[in-house]
Amino acid sequence: MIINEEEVARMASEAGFDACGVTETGSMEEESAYLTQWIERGYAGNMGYMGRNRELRADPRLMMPGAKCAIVTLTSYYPRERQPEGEPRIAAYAWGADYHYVIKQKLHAVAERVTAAVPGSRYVVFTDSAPIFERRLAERAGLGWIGKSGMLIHPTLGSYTLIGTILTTAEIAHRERRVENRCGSCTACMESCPTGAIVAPQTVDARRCISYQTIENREAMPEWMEEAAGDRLFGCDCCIEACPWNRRLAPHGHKELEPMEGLFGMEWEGLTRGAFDRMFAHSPLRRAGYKKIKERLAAIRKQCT
Ligand code: B12
Ligand code: SF4
Ligand code: SF4
Repeated sequence: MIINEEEVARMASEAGFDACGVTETGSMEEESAYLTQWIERGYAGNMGYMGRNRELRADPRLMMPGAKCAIVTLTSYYPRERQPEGEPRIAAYAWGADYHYVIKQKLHAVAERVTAAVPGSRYVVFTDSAPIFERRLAERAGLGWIGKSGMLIHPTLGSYTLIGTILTTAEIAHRERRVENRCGSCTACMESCPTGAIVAPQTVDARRCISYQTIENREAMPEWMEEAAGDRLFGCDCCIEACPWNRRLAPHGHKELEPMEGLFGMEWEGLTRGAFDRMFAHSPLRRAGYKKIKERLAAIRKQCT
């Protein structure tokens, strides 16, 4: 049995995805070679996991023996409001429930329907959780182009999107298509980056990236970055906000990704571990952890006094 990409797109839309594309699960040797260089230059900082499972990165089919197609989905998180001025700033993707959980549930819903349509087929789902080049896979699935910021940019959803992937052994009739790169001579993201982290088009030195420093890095932020990081508590949206392809977007419609109750206007001063655990149990902020959030709050307070 074979299904076609239109049927899969309908399933994805019914599950709540904003866009969906299909591509073959081919080799990613070129990306893998680029990653090797990226790590050798030290751009991965201390994200040791970026260097692991290289063979899987170079060929996603090894993660799912017999995989024929990747179904790639986009979920918009373009917000309808802005975070009130004067509050420790949180990247918009992290205002609501943890997207890993939200997106995975929807991916399973789509994958189950594909499996029902192609009996005997198997699947695995990922979002930010596997050693695959999600942005490159999304590009191959015709969902947009990789901007100079490194972000996948969809022509109408912009780059306020999160990527989810299903690898399946089901055969899906589809046409391989690409969206041409529409960055042109624009360099707004590179100029807007407060720390010069976009060291070349499509190349981010994570060590200089505020997102890495406020979420991933288990060590202290280098002193020279403190001022540039300003009031950013968790993540950074600067290069996304600067992008002309993110103007006049329609706000997302995912209630799970709406700002969690009490987040805006929250009393950060005196945040206890218990209160953090309760408030952020299902939030991306959990990834940074209580200690890092407290350290960042102290640094922001110091700057503002
Ligand atoms: C590690 C990681 C980070 C690191 C490193 C970022 C980076 N640019 O690599 C840090 C912590 C800094 C980070 C930050 C952010 N991240 Co992040 N991150 C990842 C993760 C887990 C792996 C990315 C990776 O492999 N990086 C290594 C580099 C080498 O690969 P890459 O950036 O994916 O792809 C590049 C290469 O393939 C390169 N390339 C390949 N071949 C060649 C050849 C040449 C010649 C050149 C020039 C380039 C090139 O071009 C691609 C585009 O940059 C992915 C999930 C995943 N599994 O893919 C999410 C992911 C990329 N992150 C995401 C998001 C949302 C963010 C933030 C916006 C969060 C925030 N608001 O704070 C920022 C954006 C920063 C930025 N401008 O990239 C989304 C991006 C969605 C989208 N629409 O693009 C992803 C896909 C997660 C998801 N499932 O949605 N992230
Ligand atoms: S997320 Fe912020 S620090 Fe990182 S590359 Fe974009 S603008 Fe620069
Ligand atoms: S800001 Fe300009 S250069 Fe950067 S990703 Fe957007 S369109 Fe491309």
